[in-house]
Amino acid sequence: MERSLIILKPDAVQRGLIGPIIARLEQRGLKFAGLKLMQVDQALAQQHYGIHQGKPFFESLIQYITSGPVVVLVVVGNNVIQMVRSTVGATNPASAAPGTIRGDFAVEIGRNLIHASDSPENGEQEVALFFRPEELVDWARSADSWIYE
Ligand code: D4T
Repeated sequence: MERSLIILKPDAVQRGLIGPIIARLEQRGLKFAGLKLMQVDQALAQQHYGIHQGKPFFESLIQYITSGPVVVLVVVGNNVIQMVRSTVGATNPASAAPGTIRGDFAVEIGRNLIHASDSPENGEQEVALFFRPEELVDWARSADSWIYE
């Protein structure tokens, strides 16, 4: 069982795309274990994007992710890391395939709407960074037998 942290970035919230983006994930059959609106502060932003420290786009990335509220979600299930990444599309929306979230709703890498964990290890770390354990819900979904064989 994998867990993916998804962030609907400030542009997604400001543009009124929370519903349409979550709908894509929900309609695919993905299961949520956590969901909240929050403001990312400097410290959290620098921790989350620490791997990009020193890169030319780092400062603008921090400014972007802290510029307004975000919606964070946890998706749980088998192979969800890869499934969510393929639903989200390429990092640069200019080359993201039509039908993906970035390919349908975004045009520039600096406003690419959504983050999704890129490995099971990072998924676990990022979920722990953004959610307290008691904020996550372990629940049985009645539709599961219609989604998984
Ligand atoms: P995030 O982490 O936002 O989901 O994006 P990705 O996982 O798809 O891509 P990433 O970690 O390589 O990049 C993080 C973040 O930095 C922005 N970025 C990236 C940018 O503004 N300019 C760049 O040249 C790169 C490589 C976009 C996503």
